[in-house]
Amino acid sequence: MTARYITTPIYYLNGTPHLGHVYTTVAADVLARYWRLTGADVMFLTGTDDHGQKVAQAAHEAGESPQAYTDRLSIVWREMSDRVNASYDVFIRTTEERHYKAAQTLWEKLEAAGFIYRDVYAGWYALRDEAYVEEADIVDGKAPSGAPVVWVEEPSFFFKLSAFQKPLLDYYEAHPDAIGPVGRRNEVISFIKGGLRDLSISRSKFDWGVPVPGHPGHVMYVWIDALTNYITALGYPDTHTEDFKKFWPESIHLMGKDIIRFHAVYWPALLMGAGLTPPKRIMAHGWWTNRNEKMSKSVGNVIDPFQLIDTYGLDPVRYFLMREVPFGQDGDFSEPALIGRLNSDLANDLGNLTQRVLSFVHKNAGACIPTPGEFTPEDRELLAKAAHLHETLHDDMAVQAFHAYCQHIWEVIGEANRYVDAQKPWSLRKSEDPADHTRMNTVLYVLMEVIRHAAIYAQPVMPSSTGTILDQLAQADRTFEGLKTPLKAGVFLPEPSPVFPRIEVRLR
Ligand code: ME8
Repeated sequence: MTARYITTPIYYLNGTPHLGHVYTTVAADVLARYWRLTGADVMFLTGTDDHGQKVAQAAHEAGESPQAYTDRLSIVWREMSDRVNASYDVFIRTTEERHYKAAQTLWEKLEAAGFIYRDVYAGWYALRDEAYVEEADIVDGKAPSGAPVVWVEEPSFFFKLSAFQKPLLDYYEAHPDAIGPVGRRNEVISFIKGGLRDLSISRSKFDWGVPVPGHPGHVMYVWIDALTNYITALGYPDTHTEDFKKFWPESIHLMGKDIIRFHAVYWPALLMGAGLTPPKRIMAHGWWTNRNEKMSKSVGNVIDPFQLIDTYGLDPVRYFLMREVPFGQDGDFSEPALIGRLNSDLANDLGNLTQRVLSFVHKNAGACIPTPGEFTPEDRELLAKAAHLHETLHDDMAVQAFHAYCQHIWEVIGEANRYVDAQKPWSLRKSEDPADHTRMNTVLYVLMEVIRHAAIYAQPVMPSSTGTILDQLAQADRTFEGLKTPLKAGVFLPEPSPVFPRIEVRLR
């Protein structure tokens, strides 16, 4: 059986969730739901990154101990996942006992293999990014991300990252799909080709982290501990658990492009050093910006996703996030764009089509799925387009092209809208000729078959609204497999009601 392990980054607890975080979580959820519908065995992991200096500082500012603060904030983040209807299987926290064990064992393996040595780190550190910054990369006294830097000088353990330049290049050469999109892959490869410096992997000036085994006074650099979460959740250090055997390395790590280097350089090197296989795919999406500036907790220019959800509904917001911006590219958030998209794609294209067809059937075709007559070439063409979605959508999901996934479904919905206008079932109804009535039934049947396909394929993106459409179509089997069996005629339908209301914008 196909296995898919889908992960979001674990989020820092230095603030509350904004639209950017919701974006990654929703994308991961869409992927998880899609693969489940194909019949694959799926594990979807998300959670929180409880450690590090940034989080300790946030706790301090809140006047709480790091433990109490992270206990409180972690719930807020978990609620975010629930509010966006993320179907996660595991919500992990890096303060869990099992995670300490995993991170410490990984460390011990690396140490035993000779990849860790003790020295002194003297250099720049960007607290906001929890990242070491090279002197050469500092622009106007700041990290390339714009984050302020501070000088850090402390005894530290180092990981021999430099030893992994060739193994990483060989790995990426042999696995061209391991990093997406292609532009990011090229960036990572040229970064590795530029030479890798050993990485400081412990901090000794504060203690909010996983203790370094056997070396009191040191805690792990937060990224080392954080990355390990992906295998903690599978049972590591036990590599013989059912989950580990099934899901490692069948992973798709989703994240924003800000943290691709940690995932595509450090993480595979750490795994290789510990004798484990690198993740199968690392997929980086772009940034949501607000007036062209990256939305960020630390910058404070964030869009509140919950306000949007309260105003427009969860599924419409999920759809907008997935459809509006090609996954991998940046997108500037604007409420008019959101409203435009919801009115055109949801209220007009899918909503109207469904409502028109179902209420017509309710009034004029005995409120049940009509029995079709002979199909015309136009009918066959439209039915074939719906049936062919299967392969197209599979290809889209294989590369996490969520925008294309939606676009392809909506192309067929557009065809169905053109078809209904051309076939005019309302005129056929008025005719005295019984052949026209049969034709009307055929047209309605074809339309309902297309709506069934669209709703079933759109489930990963809008689980609840598509559920309502499928209820109105009286469809119990909502699997992709079920689409291989043609829509059954003669089934009674409940009274329809509109699923996607039009958003009226009041002029101020
Ligand atoms: O980096 N647009 O956590 P984090 C799109 N703890 N996505 C955005 C975004 C934006 N403006 N802002 C944030 C960390 N994100 C580490 C991860 S993983 C082992 C450790 C999303 O709380 C995006 O997915 O800073 C980004 O990668 C993530 O939030 C960063 O979350």
